[in-house]
Formats: sequence, C-alpha cells, structure tokens
Amino acid sequence: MDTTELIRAYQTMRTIRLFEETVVTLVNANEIPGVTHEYIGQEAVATGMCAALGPDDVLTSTHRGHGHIIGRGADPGRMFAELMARVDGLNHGRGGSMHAADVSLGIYGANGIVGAGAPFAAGAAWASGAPGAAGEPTTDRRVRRVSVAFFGDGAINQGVLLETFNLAAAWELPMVFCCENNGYAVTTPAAASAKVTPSERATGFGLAVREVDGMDVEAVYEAAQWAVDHARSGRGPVFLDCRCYRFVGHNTGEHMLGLQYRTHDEIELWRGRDPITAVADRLRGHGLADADLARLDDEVQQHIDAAVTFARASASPEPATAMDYMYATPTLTTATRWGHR
Ligand SMILES: Cc1ncc(C[n+]2csc(CCOP(=O)(O)OP(=O)(O)O)c2C)c(N)n1
Ligand SMILES: [Mg+2]
Repeated sequence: MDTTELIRAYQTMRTIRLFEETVVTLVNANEIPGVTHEYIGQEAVATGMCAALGPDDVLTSTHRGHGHIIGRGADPGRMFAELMARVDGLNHGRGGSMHAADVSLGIYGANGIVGAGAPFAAGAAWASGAPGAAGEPTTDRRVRRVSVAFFGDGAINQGVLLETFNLAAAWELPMVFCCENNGYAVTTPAAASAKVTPSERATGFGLAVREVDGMDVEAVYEAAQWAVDHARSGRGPVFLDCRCYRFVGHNTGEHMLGLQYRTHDEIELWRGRDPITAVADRLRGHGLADADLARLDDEVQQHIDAAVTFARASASPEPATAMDYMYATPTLTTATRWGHR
C-alpha cells in the first residue's frame, strides 16, 4: 500500500474500532436493544478486503457484520440509528445489528443465520453474467461484478456453505469466500469440530485457496486484490483463509457469564498483534509523526460523536408502521407465478 492507501486503511480500521467500542457503551446503557457481536481485533480483514473491491462489487456479511458494513463505506450515523431501531437507520430500524444492509453500496446484508450469507453472494455472482454461470462461449471472461461472502471458521460446518463452495466451483462463479478464521465458534475451538483446516476443505471443492495473515491489513489487501482479479477475470472462485482473532467476547453479554474457554495468555498474545497499532507503526515508517496520527484519531472521534448524535436525534418508528418495509411488492412475474392477483 502506498502512504495514501495506508492512511485510508488506518482511518477505516480506527472508525470500525471506535464504532464497536461505542456500540458496547450503548448496549450497556440500554440505548441499543439486545446484544451485538463486536468486530474488535478483526478490523484488518474487512478493511483490506473492501479496499480491493470496485464500486459494482457486492458482499454478504455475518452476525459479526459491523466491520464489513463500515469497511464498505456505509454511514456510521445511519448504522448507529439502525442498531438503535430508529427511523433513520440504514433499514429504518427493521434490520438491527444482524440484518443491516445497504444495497446502494452492494452490501446485501448482515445475517444472523450462520453461513446463510454465502448463497446470497453466489446468487449475485451467478446473476453477474459470468460466462461459466450462463454457459455462453466467449473469449472475454471478465465480469463487471464480483461477490464476496464473509463468514467465520465455524460457518464452514454449515451444509449450506459447503453446498455453495461446490456450486461456485462447478459454475466458476466470480466469487471470493473470505473466511475470518478467528479460531472459535462461540466457545468451541475450531479443532474440536473439524479434522482438517478450512483451506484443506476449500481445496477439496476445487476453490483456489490462499492463507492470509488476517492481522496485517497490507497482507489482506494484497491477497484480496489477487482474489478479486482471479474471480473477475473468469478463473473461478477463491477462498481466503484469514487468520485473525477477536479481542473481546463472542458478544456484548459474554463477560457476564465468566466463561474460561480462552486463556489470558492467548488473548494477550494476539492483542500484542493489534492490527491498528501495526498500521500506526508502519505509518511512522512512511514519515508520519505522532501528532499526525493523533489528528487522524481526533477526526475519527469527531465522526463517531456526530454519528451518535445523529442516531439519538432520530425518532423511533410508530408502532402502526411495524410491517412497513418488511415485504417486497410482488412484480407481475412473481405475482403470476405464485398465484397472486
Ligand atoms: C445456523 C445457525 N446455527 C447456530 C447459530 C448460533 N451461533 C451464532 S454465532 C455462532 C458461531 C459462529 O462462529 P464463526 O462462524 O466462527 O463466527 P465468529 O462468531 O467466530 O465470528 C453460532 C453457533 C446461528 N446463529 N445460526
Ligand atoms: Mg470463528
């Protein structure tokens, strides 16, 4: 990454981190209902992956989706409002943390069902007109749109994801499977639920595979550029195994349970590899002074403060409107097919 790209990556990662820390405060203050799944520690993955995408590309996200959505450029104010169930939320407060979407940015939704985002991404890839999908003979196999499916290591044990690997490979879909391999599914270590690694499984389905240091935004960006180009040029889907770690509990409420599934030493070891600190060190190597970094941090703080103010000022939806935005209006074709008049 050149200095400009690295500064942009730093700003994105700081924004995701501060957004998430603020979410924790708002959940604890009951300003956000329920609990959410924080992305703290994994910022380099969403940031590096999204930096490699073009404007027409699309992504699907997970229960731990705030980082993907902000990394792709969604407005933090509308995202806070969504989490606070306000009318100015990205989805008018109907989606919340686990079903936030912004189709205008190609964000086809976070998803509370583990593994369920990948087939949406495959559908978008199929609809992109990829020659392998349409079966049309052509010499120009480049496609306009690449789909990225984010998911965790635990999701690989869901049948739907394995089925999606299979069809994506068979149809040579322009897709990137971005596995955020943080080593745990809630409290279960990956080794307790699979004999082989995610990469070994993906290889068996015929996906092109690369293992990536998911704590290093430049490494993710470089791998993501390769993966997106591979998919866009019609050479088929790619699986990126991004090794990373969540610094906090599975969700905002976990600390109340006193669980002991990760050792203090393990957490501290990974915290020592904080992806944001690493980028700050590299920016110093690019000639930035501590004062420059402090100014960037201040800008992020002001951006997030303004976003919270915006969300707090937004109204709650009227109860009578509860069903608004919940169903698509049937088109003539679907209405006829399903017998509607
Ligand atoms: C189909 C399904 N099964 C179980 C759950 C409950 N659940 C929520 S998150 C999670 C763990 C997912 O682990 P992973 O895919 O590694 O993502 P991570 O939480 O580590 O980011 C589980 C089992 C769910 N939401 N959906
Ligand atoms: Mg996991």
